[in-house]
Amino acid sequence: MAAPARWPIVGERLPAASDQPWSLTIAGLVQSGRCWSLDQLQSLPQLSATVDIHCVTRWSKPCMQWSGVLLERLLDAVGVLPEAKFVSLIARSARQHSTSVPLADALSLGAIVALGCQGQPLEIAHGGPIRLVMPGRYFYKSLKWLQRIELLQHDRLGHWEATAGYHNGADPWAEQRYLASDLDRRQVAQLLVSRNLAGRELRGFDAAGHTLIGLNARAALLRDANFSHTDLQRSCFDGANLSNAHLPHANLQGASLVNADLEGADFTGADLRGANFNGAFLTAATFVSPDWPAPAAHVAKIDAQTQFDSAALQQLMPQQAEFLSRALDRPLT
Ligand SMILES: Nc1nc2c(c(=O)[nH]1)N[C@H]1C(S)=C(S)[C@@H](COP(=O)(O)O)O[C@H]1N2
Ligand SMILES: [Mo]
Repeated sequence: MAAPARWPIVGERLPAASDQPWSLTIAGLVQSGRCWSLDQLQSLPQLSATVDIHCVTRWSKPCMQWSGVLLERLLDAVGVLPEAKFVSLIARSARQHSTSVPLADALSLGAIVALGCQGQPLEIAHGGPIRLVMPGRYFYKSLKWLQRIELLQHDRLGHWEATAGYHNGADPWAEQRYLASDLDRRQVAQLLVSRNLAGRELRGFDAAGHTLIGLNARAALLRDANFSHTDLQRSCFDGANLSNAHLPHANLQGASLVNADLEGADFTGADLRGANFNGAFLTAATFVSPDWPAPAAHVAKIDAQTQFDSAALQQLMPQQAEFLSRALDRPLT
């Protein structure tokens, strides 16, 4: 798996500045709920653990060094009731972002209430000062700006799990990434004939190998969709979400992907001549196969009319950035 150039910042914006001190409350099915101030958390015995992080959109950062308090220690302090089966994690953020994990997993995988990373206090951009780190699960289970933990008998789906089809299991070794949307074959066929996907929620949509010249997919939600070998000349994906979409060997000549979310999208071997990627979000997107620059590598076709803005290029992983800067014949700074 690929490592990004830097540690990308993914998801919602940072919480607004506030005078409220940071704290962590544990409530729900416990003998006695409790709130710890940041200072109190810092004065508990700190563990340090090496955890590989895996984002659902295929980037990984191996061997991150985390420090903090084992969640199990805090749960022992509040006395979890036997009916409790799930841990709901809630952030101090504008949308009160949330996720959840089975209690048994949180204990067996060693969930950490992290306060530090790589020997430093955890920075706010990455969920500091208090973040949950869930080893062995996709990174969307590692909640940033952790403020509240509720012990529940029945699971409560988190934000991404409920709204974006992220798999609630999130086990990277089982590739539990997204659930497909529940269209039947006839609905898929009708959409393919209409060539109009604008604004539709079509997670995991499978259009591999089809001819869809001039497709209108403006603002469509196409996470994990399959456009492998699809003819998409002059299509419009402006503002669409193509995170983790598969577009190897797609023909995107003259297509517009302005302001599209392309996190983790695969354009290996695609024809991107004359395509417009201005304003696109490109963290972990790929344009060449990992064997590049070997002669047999699959590479995207780029020409002088292909447009990328420099800010977007900085989000790429080093090998991908190197390829694009050469193909576009300009430096990446
Ligand atoms: N509060 C909060 N936590 C969150 C998210 C979010 O949007 N809000 N996004 C999740 C996702 S999808 C990922 S990949 C990681 C990203 O963490 P990073 O920005 O430190 O790389 O945070 C996870 N935790
Ligand atoms: Mo993610």
